[in-house]
Amino acid sequence: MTDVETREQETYDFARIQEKWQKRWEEEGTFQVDPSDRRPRKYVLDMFPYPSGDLHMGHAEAFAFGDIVARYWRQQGFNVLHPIGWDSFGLPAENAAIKRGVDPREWTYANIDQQKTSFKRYGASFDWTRELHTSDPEYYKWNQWLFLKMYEKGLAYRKDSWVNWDPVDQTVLANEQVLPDGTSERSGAMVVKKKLTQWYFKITDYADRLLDDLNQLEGRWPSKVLAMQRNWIGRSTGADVDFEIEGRSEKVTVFTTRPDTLYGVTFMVVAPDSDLAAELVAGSSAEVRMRFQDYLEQVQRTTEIERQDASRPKTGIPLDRYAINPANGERIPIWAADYVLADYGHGAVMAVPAHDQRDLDFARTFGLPIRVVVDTLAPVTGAISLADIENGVDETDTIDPAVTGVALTGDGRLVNSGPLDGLSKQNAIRRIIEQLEAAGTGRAAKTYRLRDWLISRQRFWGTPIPIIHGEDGSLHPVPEDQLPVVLPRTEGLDLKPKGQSPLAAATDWVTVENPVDGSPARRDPDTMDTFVDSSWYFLRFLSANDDSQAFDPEEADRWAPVDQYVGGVEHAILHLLYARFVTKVLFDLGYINFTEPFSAVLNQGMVLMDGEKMSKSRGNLVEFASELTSYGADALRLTMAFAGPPEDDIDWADVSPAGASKFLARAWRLSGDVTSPVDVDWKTGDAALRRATHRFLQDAPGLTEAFKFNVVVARLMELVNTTRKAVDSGVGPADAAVREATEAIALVLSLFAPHVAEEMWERLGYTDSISSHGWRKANPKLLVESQVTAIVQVDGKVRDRVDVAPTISPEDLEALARSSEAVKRAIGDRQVVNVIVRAPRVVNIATKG
Ligand code: ANZ
Repeated sequence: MTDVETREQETYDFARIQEKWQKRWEEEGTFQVDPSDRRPRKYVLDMFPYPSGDLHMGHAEAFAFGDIVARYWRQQGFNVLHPIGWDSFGLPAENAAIKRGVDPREWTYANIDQQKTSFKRYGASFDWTRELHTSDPEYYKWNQWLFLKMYEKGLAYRKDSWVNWDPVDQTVLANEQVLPDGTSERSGAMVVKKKLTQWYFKITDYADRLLDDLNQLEGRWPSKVLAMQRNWIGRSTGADVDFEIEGRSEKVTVFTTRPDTLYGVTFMVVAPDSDLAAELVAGSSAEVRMRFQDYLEQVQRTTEIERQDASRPKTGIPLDRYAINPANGERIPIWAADYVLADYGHGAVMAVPAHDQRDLDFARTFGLPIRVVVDTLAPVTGAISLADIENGVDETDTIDPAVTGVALTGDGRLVNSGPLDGLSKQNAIRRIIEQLEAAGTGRAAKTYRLRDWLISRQRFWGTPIPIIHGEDGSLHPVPEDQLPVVLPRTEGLDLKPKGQSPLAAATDWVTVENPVDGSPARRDPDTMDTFVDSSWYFLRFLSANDDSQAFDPEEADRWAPVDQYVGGVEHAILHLLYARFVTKVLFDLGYINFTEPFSAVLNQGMVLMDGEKMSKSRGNLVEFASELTSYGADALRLTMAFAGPPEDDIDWADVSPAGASKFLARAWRLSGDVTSPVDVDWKTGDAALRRATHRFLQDAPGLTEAFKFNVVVARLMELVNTTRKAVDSGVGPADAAVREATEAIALVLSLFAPHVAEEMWERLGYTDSISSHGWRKANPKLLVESQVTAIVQVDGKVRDRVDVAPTISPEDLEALARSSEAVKRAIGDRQVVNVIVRAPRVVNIATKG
């Protein structure tokens, strides 16, 4: 370390500066939104934290980015809302409470306090007056209100069906909470299927809108998130086709994306775990019923993931029942097989083995007929399809799928299909749908991968479902004026998971009067999925202290939708999808006038250590609180911003908060060196430094809006160096350009290191907070390299003027001066005894002789 660096480190006292400004912001309510402020608004929101202990480095990163955006818009003259709250219901609190034998409230609110303290130490620019906790009755009352609104509209309903059951946490899970490997997102346990009556939200009614409206978000949401949402909703278009069943009055409907292949159907397959299979088998022989029962038990031990694995050998059993093909009257056998899923389409398929690989594998396993109905060798386009080529088929091969085992999925002309013969695939699809519709045996249809949202949870720490069950099984909404239904205290309650909600055992709580006739009744003992809480919280921030309504529609009109949402990509599907759904519901109910909650989304990457996820068990955990103590909030935030593009992961082993701190000390010291007054005339400033400053001012807004925070920080570092050089060289600390540069540095730095920026601003002679001070506009005239005129004197007399760049070095200027013909003439044959160069303006040559 050089002497200068030592001195800088000694005097830059980040802890003192941090404390001073945090206190001032709090006292002056600097980030509190003024409702009467008429300036244009911006709503900047970070995904609110779950209070599982103190904040961690991931929070430090995400909230640094959110704060950069909020501070940026504030400095651009917007009235910015940047609130904070806690997503404070949920299982971790409950599990911790069980382990320690305390009320989940204690654990939750102690953690909230701790996180809150850390946020304040981090200098986050929140409007604390709008703080909310979803576990407060003042908040969850409105979850119950929302539930009742949805119930009135038929969007909340109960049904009996196979659900995902987490055997460790002893609760059901939404499809979204089951990981691709079939384990629970929460407990890691292998999820099993259980038949239960549960509450659902009818998100499938909104499938088309949820899909189509994604187009509006193109370019403003990460494309990866858009793709994940599209995929999750998974719309398929095709037709529903009704098949008559021998000996049964009701028809069976199947969904198909390839109605053109109807003449190639050689059997039908139903999902063994569907109601349909049970009904069909009920009409079969005792032997078939027994074999079916065995098969069903085997299937129930199989995960959904395994069932969808195309490479798994096919299993199934014939049901000894027959269906009639509506197109050609053919009689086809019905099988049950687990590759058909009960809850997709109608839980039954028309099998076309020649053109569907799963059906072909099945047909070949069980010796069922295979009939080609699309001649992919008489193609419409004159070539075999790409899919065929990928499957290893070329025109010289035999392409009989019964021989090759490869289904023909490409385009071609229809054959063996009666009136469809000769048509292309697309035309055949159109024609057959027309024919089915005319005959009343089918229709155009769409199917979605998206399932209704299962919201019941058999756990304590959540929002009670505001429904009362009459003794006769009738359902009664809790009257709105009796909301909230408040959770009971936990004394005397056993919270341990046991397959039904612990609330069922809270006798006093659960026993109520039937609101209709006063007869004995029971509260619904289940609580809501906590994703309900977070599906609308961004609206609650707008009226966080209003106990007369969930949110004020006028405030929603003013502030929403959220202009910039910041959070982790782990919420790409669940939370964002549910919030989008609830927003559309509230729109339909007339409470809001927009249909998408988040106009723009930024996903931050993860903070890793040595290439791995940080965790206590790995022993590579970096504690946010201790980093904060060692380096201070400003250095940590700056480190996050400087590490790389915000979407990329940050490896904490590769970054240097100590380096960031050193840089901040250098910047801070500049502000102490400036000696010109606040009202100095910029125009008198050094041209080269001014140009550097204005180039920086020119680029900084665009870079910030494009989230290129790391580039902005790099440019800041450059400008600090340039300014330091100017101060220490001929330009000097009194030059107006030094003040101009230092002010620009402080203003932009306040996005990343707000405390030191405030301190610099004060040292520069200002009394207002830098946080709302506008950035200076770049002056286009100053951006181009200008020329200055240097005068060359010989023995006190001006002999020449030369135009030079303001950045010219003294050596170059002297050489240029000496090469001038006029100067050479003036010197003549005299001897040069002294040359004084003051680049870029003056060269004094003294001679004798
Ligand atoms: C006949 C057919 C012929 C089909 C053909 C495909 C190709 P996507 O695109 O994923 O929506 N199917 C329908 N319901 C099913 C269920 N419950 N479980 C498993 N498979 C099911 O898939 C739609 C296709 O998947 C449907 O079109 C049906 O098979 C099958 F050459 O019908 B197809």
